[in-house]
Amino acid sequence: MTTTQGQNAHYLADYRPYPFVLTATRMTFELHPQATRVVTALSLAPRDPQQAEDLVLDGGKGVKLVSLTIDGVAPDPSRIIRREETLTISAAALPPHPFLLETAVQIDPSANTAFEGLYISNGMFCTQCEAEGFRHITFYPDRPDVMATFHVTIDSDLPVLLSNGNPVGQSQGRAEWHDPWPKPSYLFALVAGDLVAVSDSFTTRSGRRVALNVWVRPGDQDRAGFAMESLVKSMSWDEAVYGREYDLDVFNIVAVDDFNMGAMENKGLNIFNSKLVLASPDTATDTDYDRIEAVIAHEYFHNWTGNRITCRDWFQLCLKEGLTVFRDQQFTSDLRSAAVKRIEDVQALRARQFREDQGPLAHPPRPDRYEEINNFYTATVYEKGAEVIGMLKRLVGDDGYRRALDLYFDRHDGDAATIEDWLQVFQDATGRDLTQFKRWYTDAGTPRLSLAEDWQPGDTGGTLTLTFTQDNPPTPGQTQKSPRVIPVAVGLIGPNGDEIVPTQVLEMTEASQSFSFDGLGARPVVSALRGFSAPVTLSRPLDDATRAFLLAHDTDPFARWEAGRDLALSALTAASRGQAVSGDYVDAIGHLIADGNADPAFRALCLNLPGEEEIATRLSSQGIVPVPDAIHVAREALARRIAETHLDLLSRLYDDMAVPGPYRPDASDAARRSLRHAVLALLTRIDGGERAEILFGIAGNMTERMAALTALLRRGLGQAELAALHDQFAGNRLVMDKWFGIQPMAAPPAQAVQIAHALSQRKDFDWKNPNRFRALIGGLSANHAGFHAADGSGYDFVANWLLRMDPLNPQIAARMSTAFETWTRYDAGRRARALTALERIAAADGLSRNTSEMVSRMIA
Ligand code: 0A1
Ligand code: ZN
Repeated sequence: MTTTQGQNAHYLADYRPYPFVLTATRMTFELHPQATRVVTALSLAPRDPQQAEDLVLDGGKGVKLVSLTIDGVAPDPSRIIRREETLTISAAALPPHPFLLETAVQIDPSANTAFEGLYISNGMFCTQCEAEGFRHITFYPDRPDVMATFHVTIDSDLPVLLSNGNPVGQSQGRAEWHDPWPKPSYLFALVAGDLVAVSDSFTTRSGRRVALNVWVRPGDQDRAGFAMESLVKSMSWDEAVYGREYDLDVFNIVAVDDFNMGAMENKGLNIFNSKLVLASPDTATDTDYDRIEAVIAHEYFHNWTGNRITCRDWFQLCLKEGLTVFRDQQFTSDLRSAAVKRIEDVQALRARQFREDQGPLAHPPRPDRYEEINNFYTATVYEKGAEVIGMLKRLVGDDGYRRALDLYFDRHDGDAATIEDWLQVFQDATGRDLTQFKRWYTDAGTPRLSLAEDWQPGDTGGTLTLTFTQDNPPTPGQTQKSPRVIPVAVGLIGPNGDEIVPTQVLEMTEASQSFSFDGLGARPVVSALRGFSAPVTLSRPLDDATRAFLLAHDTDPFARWEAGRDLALSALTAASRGQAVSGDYVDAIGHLIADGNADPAFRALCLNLPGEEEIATRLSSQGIVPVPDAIHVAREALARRIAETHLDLLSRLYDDMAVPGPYRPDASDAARRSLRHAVLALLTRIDGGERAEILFGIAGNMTERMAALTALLRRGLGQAELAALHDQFAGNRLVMDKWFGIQPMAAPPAQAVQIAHALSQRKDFDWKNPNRFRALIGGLSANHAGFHAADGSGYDFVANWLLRMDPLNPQIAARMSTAFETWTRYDAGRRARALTALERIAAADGLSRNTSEMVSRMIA
């Protein structure tokens, strides 16, 4: 086995400012699919004129140097050293004063299959520069702390030519753009193609009129309206809630079909994966609409948290990402249901981030070492980064948070900042010492919190003492950990269901700490970790009857949902181990279904059983080896039992939740659909599939179609519906992605690999497109018992495809390799097969740095 771990490591401790100051960048692009010429002029000056240093520019293999001059003169060629990823001009060739460095290079966008730098998607030129894509366009100090104004000229016959900033010139075959806000290269963007815009405008609170455009391919205009509405809402919200105003004359969004990630916040020119822009009722689901609204907001919010204030280096990635995720979560809570949003965010955090934290890929929100930065766009940096900010806000209060943020924008506008800068504004604005709190940024792993209760009755009322103990398990490279600050929100509920002590935030700072409540009339039930006040796992000895009580009475929606979740998980983990299951959960669910006053979206969240992966995670956190097939069988059995026990109630609810009238993607209609479809999933397990077939047949939108199809596929039915969907939407890439994804994902586990394999043989499996690849390979990986098939066929199938993708698009291969990140928790047979697959990947000739780093961390 060969691994390259260590060879390319970058360390936070090695940070040093760039030895040159760059003020202005001027570029001219002569676009040609195979031979684009890029002329770049950099206004540079030595940072310390007394200290002569070599000028090292980043530049990938595909960048061919045509010419180079310093103040108009070509230096002696021996002073220019080209290495594999850099171009160095030796100090001896550089003046001790400001100078102009001009380069001309040639690149081949048509050969760019990694979609990093300048590439072609569907005949359209576009760029992706975060994190280190700009170095595939030209030679440049491609690091976030080097910031310059940009003036960009694009020469091309294509009708629409876009770059960052404001348009300053447009003539036949040429466009000029000027971005007055100094920015790092990762925020550069260029788009050229045959595009049409859906346009609107926004007047900022200071009266600046901003032209807004969502650019799509001709024919897609009628699916861009929702993205535009979301943009306008985001702009108003950021003014109202954070006092942040937009700062250019135009804001452009472009949808592209080949994109490695979701979207990108390039200054004034956001580029989006088309699945996060295009939506119409017959092609997009409620979930798609929600994601579009959230991601449009996320990218827009980056204009302040990311662009105006950027990161000093990539170790600080969570400075912009954690904060921007936190802001987009707040936006969605304000626009839709805060309770539902919180529960969904916690579900996603546990599914992705806790999973990451439990395994070999665990890292802190601010890592101090990486080999390939693209491997660190993770749930830990994004979602845990946001949770950490939520805790800060809880600790300093809403006013303190607002003061700190105002100070942050004031003090750091125009800076490339660090986590230390961020914490300092909180300290300065609130007077709070955050030394211990900082561990949330530097330590990996999910703290385990346990709660013990002691009740002492007394003449003047009883005393309840809560003792919390925290345990911070070791993670790769971090064996010893000190206690963290953990805000634990608790409330007390009396035996009759009334809240007797409203939510209080207990601040834990020690390894073990007690908090007492006295003068209590009777022993209350503790509602703990309300609102999921800290990203920890909480264990407490609670019987099912008390959980059912909390599910019925807790006033905190998260804690209420959590009680139901725990009840479900305790039933499921018992059943998967062949133990008898109590009826508590099934009964409690019955009460909830009957509760017409509860929000339908909340009821849907309670009715959706925990996924198989979540059950496996719960078992493994209890030190039990999960058996995927047993988990699948247990979950199916519980779903059937609920359906059989509550057949009448569920049937009525299914009918009641039908949404009349034309489709609208708003929260209240979507909530009714989500409840109706959760019910359908249960009922389809015991009917012959008739309801789902009928729904599919009469469905007026994609949300209903997909819900019906998923329910049918789970039962091994739905072939006619699959064919119908294909016939109707063969020409629509985004719908076809769903078609490819849903089949391996919802298949009965025993058939999943075979189905994925058959799909992968189809001509329309356009695997070089990241969305299509993710749909199929990610679809199988999401089928827990299918991917973890005991014979290792799931592992082999995914490994083969990763090996095929890696030479073309290393980012996608590396990202999808996380399917294996939990491999160590399974039985010896599965472990051996997973390891064989991983070792086969590690041994591949020419394996990318991306995949190599991921695989070697997983098998370390
Ligand atoms: N900054 C973007 C995400 C993004 C990250 C990396 C990319 O290429 C490697 C592309 C996009 C965001 O947070 O939305
Ligand atoms: Zn982001």
